Amino acid sequence: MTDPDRVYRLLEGTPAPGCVLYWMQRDQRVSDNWALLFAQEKALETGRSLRVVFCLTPGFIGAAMRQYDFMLKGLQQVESTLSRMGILFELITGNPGEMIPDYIKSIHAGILVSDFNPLRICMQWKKMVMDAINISFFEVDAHNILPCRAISGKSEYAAFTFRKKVEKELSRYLTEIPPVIPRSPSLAGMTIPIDWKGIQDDLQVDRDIAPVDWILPGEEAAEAGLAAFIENGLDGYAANLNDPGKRGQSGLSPWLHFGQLSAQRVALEVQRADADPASKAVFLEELIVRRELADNFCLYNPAYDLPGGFQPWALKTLEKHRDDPREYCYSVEQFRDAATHDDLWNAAQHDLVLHGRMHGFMRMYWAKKILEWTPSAEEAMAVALYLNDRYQLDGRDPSGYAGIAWSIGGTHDRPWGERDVFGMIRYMNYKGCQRKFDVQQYISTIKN
Ligand code: FO1
Repeated sequence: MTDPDRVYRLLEGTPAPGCVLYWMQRDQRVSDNWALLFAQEKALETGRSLRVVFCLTPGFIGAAMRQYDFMLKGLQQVESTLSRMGILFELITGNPGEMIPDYIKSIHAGILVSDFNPLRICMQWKKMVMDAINISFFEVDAHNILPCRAISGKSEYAAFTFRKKVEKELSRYLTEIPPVIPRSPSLAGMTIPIDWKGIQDDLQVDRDIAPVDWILPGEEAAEAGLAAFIENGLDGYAANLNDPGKRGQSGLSPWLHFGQLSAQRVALEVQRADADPASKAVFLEELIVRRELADNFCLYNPAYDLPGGFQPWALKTLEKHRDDPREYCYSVEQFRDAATHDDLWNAAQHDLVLHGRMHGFMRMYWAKKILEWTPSAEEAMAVALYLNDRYQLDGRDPSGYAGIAWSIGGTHDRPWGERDVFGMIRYMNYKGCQRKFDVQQYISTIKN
């Protein structure tokens, strides 16, 4: 059974006959998906059929063909898996806030279920749907191991305050996840034909930012990627975490971002793995505390992508140093083209543009240098978010917003020694990187 703490009733609604509709949005997978499982529970409980719909928005926070290609290929696998189970999947196109209410009317749905997403645009879509329907509407947190709305009712100051709640509640939520029950075989193979090629051809998105080749989209590839990481990467994770030249990261974030892989599944498998305990602990801290703190940040900070979301101490210190002279100042085009004086920063930017990825440690250095080399924190946030959301395969994600707010605005961090431009925002520099890892070796790994 789905833990009631995962379920948030958005709309009481009036009882109505008709199917249970799962509006798949963030968690684009069949297995380990609590929103799908809850929708199926509702369908079985009330003797209704179950259907799934995804609403494709022509533009999503600057996403390009790189990201849409990855997402659509993953959705194609969702559709074929569901149809083998006799569960109908349909893809509609447009603004979900308008399309979902129309779709509900057209199929006479009786109950609506969706998954949890703290991003502003997704919350706006849900508000539009709530204002336009009168059936029951449930939101289920299938993205976080600890349901974001239930685990904390406020914006957590930092990881150490959030970690206390995680440690207390984890055993309640980090449980095995039941499978989806296939419908009667007679219904298997039912499909509403979807013209996937036509959909991709019609997309009005930037095609110059091409799909990547270092990671395959979809649930199957994600499961294989998790197994490979546990087999080959988990043992050395703690040792390699802050060495970008070692490629020691899990590489799971694009699958997690598109919901093609469940973080709960990752945590269960890592917990069971026979690997270095310190590495398992470090990895689970990143996966659970850091990642879920980002959802908490976006849920409770409407200005999560603006300096307005920074803590008061950070706003004060950045204001005090607003007019400090900048030794270097670059335009967004110079940043985009990796045309700064810093070969380390340029290498990270090349990785971002060419491959849609960047090592976790370099993401911090990369964003902090943008603060140092732009006229203001506002401009730095705008440049960092623009480049991150346009080129990262896992961009447009709460983790990205919290990570950039941490780097530029000290969110979830503390004040450090005061200095030019940064004020008391934690400083990182080239020499500090050289002390931590072989900078030239990292630069050499970023091939064109
Ligand atoms: N969510 C949708 O419901 N419909 C879309 O068409 C859509 C496109 C999209 C493109 C790139 C991307 O990174 C995310 C996209 N999302 C879309 C949202 C995504 O599923 C996540 O909900 C958010 O990025 C939050 O993690």
